[in-house]
Amino acid sequence: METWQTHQVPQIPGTGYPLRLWDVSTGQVRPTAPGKTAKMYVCGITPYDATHLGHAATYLTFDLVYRQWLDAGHDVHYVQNITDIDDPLLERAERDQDDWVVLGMRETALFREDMEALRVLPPQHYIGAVEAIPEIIEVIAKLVADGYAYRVQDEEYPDIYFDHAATGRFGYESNYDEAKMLALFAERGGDPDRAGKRHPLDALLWRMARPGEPSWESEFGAGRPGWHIECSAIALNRLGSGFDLQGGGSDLIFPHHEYSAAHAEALTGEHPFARHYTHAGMIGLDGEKMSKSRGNLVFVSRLRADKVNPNAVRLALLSSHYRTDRFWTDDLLKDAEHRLATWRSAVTLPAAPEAGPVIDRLRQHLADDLDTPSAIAALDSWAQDALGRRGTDLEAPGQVRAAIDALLGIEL
Ligand code: 5CA
Ligand code: ZN
Repeated sequence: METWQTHQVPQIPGTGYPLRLWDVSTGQVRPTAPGKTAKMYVCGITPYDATHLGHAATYLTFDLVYRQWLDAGHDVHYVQNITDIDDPLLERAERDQDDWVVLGMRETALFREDMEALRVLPPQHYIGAVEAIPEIIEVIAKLVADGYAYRVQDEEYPDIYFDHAATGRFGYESNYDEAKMLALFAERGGDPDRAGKRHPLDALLWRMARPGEPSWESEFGAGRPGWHIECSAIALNRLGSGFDLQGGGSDLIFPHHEYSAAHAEALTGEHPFARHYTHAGMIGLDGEKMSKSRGNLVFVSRLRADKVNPNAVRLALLSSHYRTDRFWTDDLLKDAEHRLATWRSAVTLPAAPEAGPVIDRLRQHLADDLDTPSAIAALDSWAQDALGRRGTDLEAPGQVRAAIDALLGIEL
């Protein structure tokens, strides 16, 4: 699929520090250790509704990862999917008497505009599930041939399921116990009670066509793919196994990333699928989780239409640490607008305190598991000094402005 427009990332003097990030599978902050090219896969949207601030916060998190790797001298190979065929999309299209293809295309187009406005660096490969169906069929066929997948005992709809125990490592990503897995599986798109499965935790790979549902021809019969195999296939075919980072919001820790990894590892016989599994916290509104079912979404496009500066939205979402669940409030946005104005005044002064030390602090904080609150505090303190006329360096304002752009993605 077409991706969105990129923008030039300014060059700043020196080199960033190796990035350390939280990894859920080992339960610690560990160094990422990319080769010349850092490889990242971040799960994309299911395009049945507009981009809300929760989505935005997640993509901004991984945008910061991208920027710190660039600053540390790496190229970045970034892949993202679009779940443009799945139950939620079909249900919404049915509810609104919409065409699921048109709905998906419309919301994907809006997402691209939102990402561009928020200055999120685009992936090099932006791949829809629908366009990836031939490659998804190929990997399912291999899982069946290798004995890791089976047909459910159901004469009418003999769907294909994945034996979750195929790799012998199931659970290593989330580290959840079986009771928690069963509960989350049921809550997030799984079907523990489906009759005819060998185990409640086995996950759908291929759903045989039901009347009125879209389907694609395959050697198993017409149908459509399950959710997790989509990301395994798209990531493996572009990044190979052992890529540097699998990312998404914390609601993807289980089941999605556990199964994507298990499918891929059963396919390749290699472990791990990703070297880091990193997740952004959930954004809520007024004390409640932001979700489509609660109807309390704040859309990026709504804020854009209200002429809110996207840099303020970015700064507001980055003002807390990416891993904390947090709430969006009007005050958060007001504070960010105020801070943006202060920073802008500081970087347009004729002279300011030297840039070197504050850029170094910025780099150190961001390399430390994307510690944006400390990075922002360091910039606040430099800006206060600058505005108190405590600096004489003529280059500093421009250099700090470039660093804020390169490392935080904020244009002043
Ligand atoms: N298409 C799948 C991934 S393959 C999917 O989860 N789509 S989504 O549209 O539901 O979510 C897109 C991304 O936004 C996911 O990484 C998800 O974890 C994240 N996300 C969804 N809601 C929130 C929220 N309230 N706060 C933070 N991130 C969120
Ligand atoms: Zn995914």
